[in-house]
Amino acid sequence: MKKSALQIARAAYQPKLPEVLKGFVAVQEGDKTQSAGDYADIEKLFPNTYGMPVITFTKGKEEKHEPVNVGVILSGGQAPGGHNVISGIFDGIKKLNPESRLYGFLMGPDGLIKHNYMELTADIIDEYRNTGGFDIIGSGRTKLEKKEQFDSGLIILQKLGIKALVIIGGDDSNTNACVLAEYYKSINAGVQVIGCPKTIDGDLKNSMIETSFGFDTATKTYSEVIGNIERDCNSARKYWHFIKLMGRSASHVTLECALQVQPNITLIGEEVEAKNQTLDEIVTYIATIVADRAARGMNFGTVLVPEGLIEFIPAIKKLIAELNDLIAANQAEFDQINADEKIAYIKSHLSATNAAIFNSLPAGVSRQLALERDPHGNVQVSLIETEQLLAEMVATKLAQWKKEGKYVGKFSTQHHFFGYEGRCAAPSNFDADYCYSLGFNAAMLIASGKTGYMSSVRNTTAPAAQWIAGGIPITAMMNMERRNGEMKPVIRKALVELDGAPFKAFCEQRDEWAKETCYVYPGPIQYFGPTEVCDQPTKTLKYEQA
Ligand code: FBP
Repeated sequence: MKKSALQIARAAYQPKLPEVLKGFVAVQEGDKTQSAGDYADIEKLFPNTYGMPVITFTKGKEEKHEPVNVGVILSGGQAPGGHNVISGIFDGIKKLNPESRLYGFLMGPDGLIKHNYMELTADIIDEYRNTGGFDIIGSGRTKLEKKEQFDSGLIILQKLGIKALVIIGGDDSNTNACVLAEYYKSINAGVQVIGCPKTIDGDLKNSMIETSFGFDTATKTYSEVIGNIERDCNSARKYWHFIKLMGRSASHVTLECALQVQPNITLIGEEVEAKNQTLDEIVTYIATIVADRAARGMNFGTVLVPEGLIEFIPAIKKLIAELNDLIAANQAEFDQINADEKIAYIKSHLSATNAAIFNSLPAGVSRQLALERDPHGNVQVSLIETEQLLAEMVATKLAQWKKEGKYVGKFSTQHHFFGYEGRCAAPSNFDADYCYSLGFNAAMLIASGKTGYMSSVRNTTAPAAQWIAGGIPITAMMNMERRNGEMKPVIRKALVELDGAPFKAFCEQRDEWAKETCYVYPGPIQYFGPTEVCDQPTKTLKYEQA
């Protein structure tokens, strides 16, 4: 495989580990945990893995370990650093015993169910150290949730002598990891299941999981490009750039990029919901800023739009909830009819209020909301062109204001969507170190006999040597939520907190950013050089941990 100069130089990078993981570890157990909500329901559903303590690793004595065979799955959307989690697991289990072996299941959970796998040997692992992407074994979105799938997986795990499975995924995949851990424990299958927190969206976090991996690199990559656009925008002074950023539900990616590049307008989905805003109010908000800048001779600007915005608009959120229940309740009938009939079917079955909202949306948007779901039941917001929709609606409003003499200016737009550009970027130093540590730590959780735990590395704004390593029971992050018409145990998604430090810092500055031109140009991720350039964590993490 031909390699770039950076790839060659980067292959030699030795990711940093927390001091405690460099030697032998001992397990320190904290207090028993309870779930994030709905305690009785979660305890009933997870009798074998509920209430376990938080684990912290401390310095231990040298111990002899038997070889252990471990399986690994990459699940869901790509996130920078996945290869380092795998190399961390590999180095961790080899340190325990050089005879240990690592197997990768191919193309996500499907590989486990359908018995597609490969052994990950040292030469393969070395090819992928510190690289972006999930291409070492591929990823997939199959939902691992049925007993038949678990039983089928167990056949291949037993055949390969695999004693532990590491599932690297987001909130949905880690929820499934926990269900699998519970099932294997309940039947004494002898297979431990450990989760690792992955997602560029940044919405898998809590007091013990400070950030999901990939968020750092992805937001730095987007911020670089947005900064470049801002500089172009400020040079030509003739366009308003509408930039949609990934983040299926939460607006963490958009907020982090805003803190890095100081755009003129930033929409935060969680705020839209809290303020009970309508689409028209959002459009008016943008148009007002555009008109104010135009009045001062500035017919240019940048607008950041979170991918999940549409689902936060309360009226649309209610519509989606009814759509989900409607489709789930009539799934068999719904599957039989073609796409156009489905739209007609939906229109005739929705309540009057939601039918009116459904009919008022542009055809492309209503179609997306009605028809396309990923295997976890999520609306595929990356396919909805919200940035274009908003730009068109703002243009219509400004044209109206022009007629009324309330606006003088020119409104020309450009649209961008940044998501896939950042998901496979070469991991920043932070993600390279964090991911390697998460993987190495997962190996220690396996050696300690744990199951149903998520690998946890904390204190991440300090130098890596001071990071705290351990595990958090996945049930401690769960509550009950309605999914596809049924109440299900799921990991609670971390949304942007409106009373949190990152959002507050943004609020204090946004009016000035709207009025003036305060752009900041972060430039590309740097892998070699001074620590203040190469090793900075995200602004979100800094504000949260300050
Ligand atoms: P995960 O939650 O699996 O990490 O994926 C997140 C994400 O990148 C979202 O930001 C985006 O909406 C979605 O994946 C796109 O999915 P796909 O890769 O299937 O197009």
